[in-house]
Amino acid sequence: MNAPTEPRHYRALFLSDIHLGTRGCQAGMLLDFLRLHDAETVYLVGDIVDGWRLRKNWHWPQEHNDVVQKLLRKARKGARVVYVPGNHDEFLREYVGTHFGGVEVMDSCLHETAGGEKYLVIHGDQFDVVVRHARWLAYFGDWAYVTALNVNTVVNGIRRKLGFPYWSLSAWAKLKVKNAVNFIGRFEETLADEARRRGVSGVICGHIHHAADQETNGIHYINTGDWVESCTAIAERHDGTFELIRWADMCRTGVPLQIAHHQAVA
Ligand SMILES: [Mn+2]
Repeated sequence: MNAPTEPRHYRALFLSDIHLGTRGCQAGMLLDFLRLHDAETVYLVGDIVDGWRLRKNWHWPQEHNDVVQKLLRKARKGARVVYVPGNHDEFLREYVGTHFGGVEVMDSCLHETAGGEKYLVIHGDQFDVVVRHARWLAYFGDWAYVTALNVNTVVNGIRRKLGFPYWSLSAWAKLKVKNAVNFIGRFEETLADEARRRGVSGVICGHIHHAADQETNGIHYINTGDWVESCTAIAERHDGTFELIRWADMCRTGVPLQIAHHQAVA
């Protein structure tokens, strides 16, 4: 499927793991996406701003500002914008229950579809045993991940010069590593269990940078993915059905937008 050239309107949009403030953030791709996608409700499902790393090396180019402006503008123009913080922007958890610039901050929330189905919207780190019980390991994993992303940037710089399309090292590595697959499977099951415990039909989360729209143990498990590698989002159409948008893939299949970006970034 090709990327659209006309703006699309949805009932709801779900985005997570944008990691503004880091080099890995694909802000340019996200800006194109936000230009072409609007919704009545926009859920920011955590790790939007990366507070862990903002403390050490600040990386905040104009494009990151533009993403924030674009989201606030959607709120100003009448969209309901809900921010559900994650572990990388947990500093916002202190502001749960408040509003800023028209954005509501909530710890987790329920989304009701056009068809009346209820979905738990939560980042998901609350159910990640590593983040909860071994913070040092989470920080180390974070460092390893960033290193992999940096290698990815270099590899793709070379591939681009040679005329090859974008290729994701860490996405590939994650899928190859058996432990990572087990980790993903466990995470999905835990989140599905939580949705069942709360008596809802599905869950919409992020955190593990692995987009999904599937049934897990009788629960509709949806993961929004991320904007550092795969550039994915979840949208609810006006008829209440969901769509997983793989923006990087859509741009790769013959749309000039992404080419323009990659040249600008290089
Ligand atoms: Mn997270």
